[in-house]
Amino acid sequence: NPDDQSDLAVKPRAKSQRPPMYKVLLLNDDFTPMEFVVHVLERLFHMTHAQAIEIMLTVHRKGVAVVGVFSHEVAETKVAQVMELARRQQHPLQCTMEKE
Ligand code: TYC
Repeated sequence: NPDDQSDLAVKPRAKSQRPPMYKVLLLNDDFTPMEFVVHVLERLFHMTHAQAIEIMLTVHRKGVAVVGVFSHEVAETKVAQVMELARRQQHPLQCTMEKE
């Protein structure tokens, strides 16, 4: 905008300070017990039992579901915690993150 002294006055929202957010995704597999997935969702994602069952069944039917949206640091921690719980119980459950 040639009339403006500052680009900030033109599009104040164009370069906001908001950090990118990351979706944490849970992936389906044929072996991880449903009750283990429900437990993980209750324990690490603070879902009620009913919510956890609903999301688990969505993953089971569709192959993947978003279980939460977090800052990069929190998303990384959640993924690591899910993977560690699954590893300890020798379940092949996979959890990943992707930029929103
Ligand atoms: N498909 C698994 C079964 O039938 C259950 C399951 C649900 C596994 C969600 C992983 O992220 C998952 N036991």
